[in-house]
Order: sequence, then structure tokens, then C-alpha cells
Amino acid sequence: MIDEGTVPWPEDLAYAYRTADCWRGRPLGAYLWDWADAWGDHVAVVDGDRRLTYRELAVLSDGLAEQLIEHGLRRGDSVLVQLPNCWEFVVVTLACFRAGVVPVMMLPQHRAHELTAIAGHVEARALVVPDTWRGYDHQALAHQVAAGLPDGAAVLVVGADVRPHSVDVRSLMRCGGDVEARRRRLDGLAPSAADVALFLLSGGTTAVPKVIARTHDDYEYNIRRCADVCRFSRQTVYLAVLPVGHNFPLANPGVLGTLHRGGRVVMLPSPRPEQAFAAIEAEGVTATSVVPAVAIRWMEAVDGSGRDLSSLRHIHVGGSMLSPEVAGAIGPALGCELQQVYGMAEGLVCYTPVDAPRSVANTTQGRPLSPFDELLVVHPMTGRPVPPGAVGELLVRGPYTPRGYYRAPEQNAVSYTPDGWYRTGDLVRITPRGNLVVCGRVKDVINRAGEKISAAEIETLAQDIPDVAEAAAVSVPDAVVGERVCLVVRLHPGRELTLDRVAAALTERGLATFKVPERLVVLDDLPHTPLGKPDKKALRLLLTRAA
Ligand code: AMP
Ligand code: DBH
Repeated sequence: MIDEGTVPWPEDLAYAYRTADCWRGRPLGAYLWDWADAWGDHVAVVDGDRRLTYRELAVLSDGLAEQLIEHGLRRGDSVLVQLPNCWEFVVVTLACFRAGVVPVMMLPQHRAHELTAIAGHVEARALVVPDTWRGYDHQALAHQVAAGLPDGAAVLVVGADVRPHSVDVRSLMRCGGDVEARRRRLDGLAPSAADVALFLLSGGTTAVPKVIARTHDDYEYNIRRCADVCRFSRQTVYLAVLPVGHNFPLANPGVLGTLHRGGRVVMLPSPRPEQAFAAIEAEGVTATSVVPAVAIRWMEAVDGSGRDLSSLRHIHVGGSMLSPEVAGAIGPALGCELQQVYGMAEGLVCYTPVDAPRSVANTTQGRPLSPFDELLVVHPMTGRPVPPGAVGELLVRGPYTPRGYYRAPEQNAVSYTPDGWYRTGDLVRITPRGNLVVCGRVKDVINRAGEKISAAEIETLAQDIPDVAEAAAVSVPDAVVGERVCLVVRLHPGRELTLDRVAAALTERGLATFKVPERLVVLDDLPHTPLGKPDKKALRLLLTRAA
């Protein structure tokens, strides 16, 4: 069932990817029982006191998969999954893969603005949420979002407080019955490997986050290659501290890469050093992935933490710019090897290899996962290739980089070239030895601690504040989170505005908190480009001078 909203790879390339053993033609759910058959009694997932073996994981996931079908979900239907890092996330995701239901990976920080837009875009049939999380009533929000959908949607809840009209996810998993018979039934209903396995969100550059459709075939290849490059094995104990709705901790190699190799996944809902260090010590964690902001926090907290981190062998750091100085300090401070990662939910992932010389690990973002990845560095204005080693915008194609966003033909005309290259919006150069160095970007996003925030999304909402005549969202550098959102506005004559009012207005609209501007600058007039748009370059310069 190829969805009409996806952009397929050309037939000849799909054939080449299949014959080259990139695409293995098996849906992700099929691997669940491979793992259970091979490593049944081995612990697969740890979440606090809860420990699930591979067999338990398969049984619970199959139970939930069948119950999702019982509840009317069909192959190809999509389900918003908004859970913190917890064992239920793993079961829900694998159950979806088994049933051919497509999970849409949301973040716990998302609110009405994001949930409503995405649920509408993918025509979600259900939402999976915690009852409450960090003091926020997700269940109530999920019902509100579901009620706004033309056909409604089921609200599936993880937690103790499951209210009337909600469905208890944990009880669905434990539906009893004959495990073997159910396994065969689900095998018979399995999706095709060319189907969409999951939807990822792009940090994006548009007023609403973009949706990326990843197929079973392409995602499994991505997971497998990441696990190879990072040498994941049965001995791997992986700590998931970044929100697992992100591609990076989910699959690069992350949670799914660990399971694919028979290792053990430790789910932790926060990257705070105290909790993370305690988990590393208690579980003998060997690998984890973090954004630079988290790595910096960990380095600051490691002395005097009193924790034994000696099991930690590899730390994968990516998601935003990492200076060579900070990179060089991470390994010695945490007593492990740094691997830099440059990746994107749109596909391409680069890693510095295990055992790379320091010069490579500390100053580059590594090389692509696959020999079939095609990279082109072009002049951002002319689109023509730059000379070898020069800086330009990175374009990419390959076996795990889809050819377009989901149901977004107009955006695709901008973000993809006619011959299928994805325009990353990142400025890179490629070293003589083939390693990539990220040098900046041309896209209009703000990268706050690895979370990408679309300037257009903030501007669209800010423009609706009655006092605002014109708004521009720009990044301001920050020592801790890398960049913060600064809103620059021109007001209608005689009006006033404060940062608190901006924050209140955008929060009221249901914008995720991490996107809310942390600085406000009011100007009499905004500088403009010749095309009449706010001149972001000039604004950033103005802000750095004023700082
Ligand atoms: P997304 O498209 O939302 O998945 O975000 C991917 C983007 O994150 C990339 O296009 C880069 O802009 C940024 N990014 C990821 N890894 C790195 C890195 N190691 N250094 C700099 N930027 C990065
Ligand atoms: O930032 C990202 O989106 C990212 C970073 C590292 C990513 O998607 C990935 C690795 O796969």
C-alpha cells in the first residue's frame, strides 16, 4: 500500500537498493520475533524497576498490535505517539510496526498548535499520550485535539489515571490468548516493506512542522548501518536520554539499533546529569547519544558526582554545532570515546567512525553511513557545484533519504530539486579524506539545544498579536543551549509589548514551550532585503552589536 502522499524513489534505484542488500524487503515488525527467537530471555528494555525480556517485548507488542486492529485501526492508519522515554513507548512503536499502523513521532513538549496541525495533516485515527506528564494534562489535550478532527480519534492513555472515553494502553497489551496463534495472524497481516513505517517530524522551516514518511525498508537499512558503524552488539547497553521521538535516539542507532543487535535499552525521561549518571552506573551503560548542550552539562557535573561512569565506552554527539574545543574535552571528561553525528530526520546520517583519530573525531562530523549516499555541495545562490573542499550547501540523495515530504507538493518544490536531491539547508565542506564539516546553514531555523525551531512558525503566530505590525524571529547565540529565539518586532503606533506578553500569547495559541521567544527587541523599523522580507543577517548583526 504505497500512500499517495509520499514521493517514491525512482524504480531503477529502488531495484538497485534491493539488489545491493540495502532494502531487505521485510517490515520492521518481522524483526521483533527474530530478536525474541534469538535472545528471548535477554533483557531488552529497562525503565526504572521495569525490565522486559525480548520475549516479553514481542508478546506485549503483538498483544497491543492485535488490540489496535480490534479497535478499528487499519493498515496505513496513522497514530500520534506522544510519550516520554518509557518502556511503553517501545511496545507501542513495535505494535504499530506489527499492525502496519503508522506512528507519528511527536515530542512530549508539543502542545495544541503542533498536535492539531500534525493530526490534521496525517488524518490521525488515534493519539497515544501519558495521562499527565510534568504537571501537564496530556489526556485532556488529546481529547481536545481528537474532537477537532473531522472523524474524531481514539485517545489511548499510558498511566494510572485513565478516564472515561480513554483507552488504557497497558491493559490492551495484556490481552491474553494464544501467543503463537496471534503471531501467525499478525504475520499474515504484515505490511509491505515498501509501506510507510513511521512518520518523523522535521524541525522545519515552515509555519507548520513538516512530516517525513520513512518506509520499513529504508528505516531498517538506516538502523542496521548505524548499528554497524557504531559496533553495537549484544554487549551494548544503550541509554536513551534525548526524547525518543527524535530520529537520533530512536534509530541512529539508538533504541532500535540496540534492539536490532540484541543489546539492552535503558529508557530515561530526562538527560539531567544526576539521573543519567545514576543510570549509567546502575545499568553499566556502554553507549548513549546527546546533543552538545547536554554533553556540556554532563562535563560540568561529572566532577564530584560520585558516580562510576567507567562502563561508558561511546558517546554520540550531534544535532547542533559542536566546536572542536568542546569536542576535544568530552572524551577525557567523561572517560569515553566521542563519535560525532550529523543527521536529519529527512534521511542522511554521518558518523565519525569508532577509533577514528582524534583529529577526525574532534573536528569533523564524519562520513555518510552508506556507499549509496550521494552528496553534492553547491553554491547556495547559483546551485552549481563548488570546487572540492569549498563550503557550500549540502544536497543529498540515497537509499534512506526519501524524495519528498509527506503531502507537501509545494514545499517539495522548494526543499527538493527536480531530480530528487534534498536541500539540507546546511553549509558544509568535505575534507580531502571524505569527512564532512558542518560550517553553518542557509535555512531559516533556530537550533536551540538541538531542537529545530522554524522562524516562520514563530513569526506567523507573533504576527497575530494585535500590537505587532511586523515580526522576525532570529537566533541569538547562547553559551548553554547554542542558540535562543529572539523576536524582533515593529509595533503599531502607540503600542507597547513585553516579553511576558509575547510568551503568554504564543503559549495561549498552544505553541510548545521550547519555541517561545526568550528575548524581545522592539525596533522603530526592521531592516529589509531587496525583496521586502526582514533582513535576518542584518538583524543578527544588530543584535550581536547590541549585546
Ligand atoms: P531535522 O531536519 O529537523 O531532522 O534536523 C536536522 C538538522 O539538524 C540538520 O540539517 C542540521 O541543520 C542540524 N544538525 C544535525 N546534526 C548536526 C551537527 N552534528 N552539527 C550541526 N548541525 C547539525
Ligand atoms: O538533528 C537531527 O535531526 C539529528 C542529529 C543526529 C538526526 O536526525 C540524526 C542524528 O539522525
